[in-house]
Amino acid sequence: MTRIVTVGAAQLGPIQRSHSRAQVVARLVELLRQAHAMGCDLVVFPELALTTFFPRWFMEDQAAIDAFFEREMPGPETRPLFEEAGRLGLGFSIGYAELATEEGRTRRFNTSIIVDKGGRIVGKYRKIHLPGHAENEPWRAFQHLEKRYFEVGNLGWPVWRAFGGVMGMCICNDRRWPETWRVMGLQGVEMVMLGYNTPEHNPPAPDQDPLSDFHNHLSMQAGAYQNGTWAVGVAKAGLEEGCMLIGGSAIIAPSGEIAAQAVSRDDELIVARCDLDRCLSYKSTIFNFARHRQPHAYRMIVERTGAEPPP
Ligand code: CDV
Repeated sequence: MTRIVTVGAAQLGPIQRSHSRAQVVARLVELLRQAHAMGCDLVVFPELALTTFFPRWFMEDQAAIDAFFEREMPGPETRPLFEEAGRLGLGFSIGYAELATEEGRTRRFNTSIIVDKGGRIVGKYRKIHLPGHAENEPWRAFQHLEKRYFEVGNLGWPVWRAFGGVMGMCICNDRRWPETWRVMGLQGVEMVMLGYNTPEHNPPAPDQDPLSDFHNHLSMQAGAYQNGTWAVGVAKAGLEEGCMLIGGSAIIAPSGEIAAQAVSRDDELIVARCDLDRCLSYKSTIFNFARHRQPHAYRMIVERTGAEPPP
């Protein structure tokens, strides 16, 4: 059995509020066709890939908010994506806003899924690190209201056997947290798929703006290397509703090196032939967890949330 997974990172350019699901899905399908022509097994799309990044607006009308959510996956507007992927024999991962009925109530999550080559959903992840704020903060150039519109994900970071390897997912802000990667690393993950919508401007800390591309790659390259895994990071990029989003989509090897990187802030497919057995060199030596980890010394990581400097 081959351990090569040819992966396409399908970066998206901006999606404006006026763009319909049908228009967006047509763009996704075009990227699937390109991926098929490039010999891909698997295509990774960004976070919230079906609509504009709506948490940038403060909204109170629940119906207007829910218009950005999917009640079923696939639904009538997303089924063409599943059908085309199935026809082409491609797997994919995609992020979307999920409206679910669970525990007798309506729940909303920032979700991503893995779909196998047969069109079956084999994995689901709900974003855990929700950045931003919950109330309107008009001083900002734009809002980041993920804490208002989504619940914290309740599925942890599972991994799944698919595409001949061990696959995991996280979403955008999760990539900045080493805990995200380690939880999947401890399950032997060999490829982490993640999408992001990262504004170039960070209203609470504009001093960090010139470093936004650097911090993106720094986080993903560190996560990949320190856990001996491939990482596929995919942006929604470009000027979306007046807000500039970074690009820099990248496929990163277990060495931490970038194997392929996008050069635009538009719809752009990048491809890498990923040998999952390259994980082994790292997982069996410098990051042989069973041999070198010292969990007794890490208790504070789960016992304490915020930093508490000494008095
Ligand atoms: N969608 C995101 O999670 N964006 C955050 C921004 C707000 C910092 C990110 O970590 O890229």
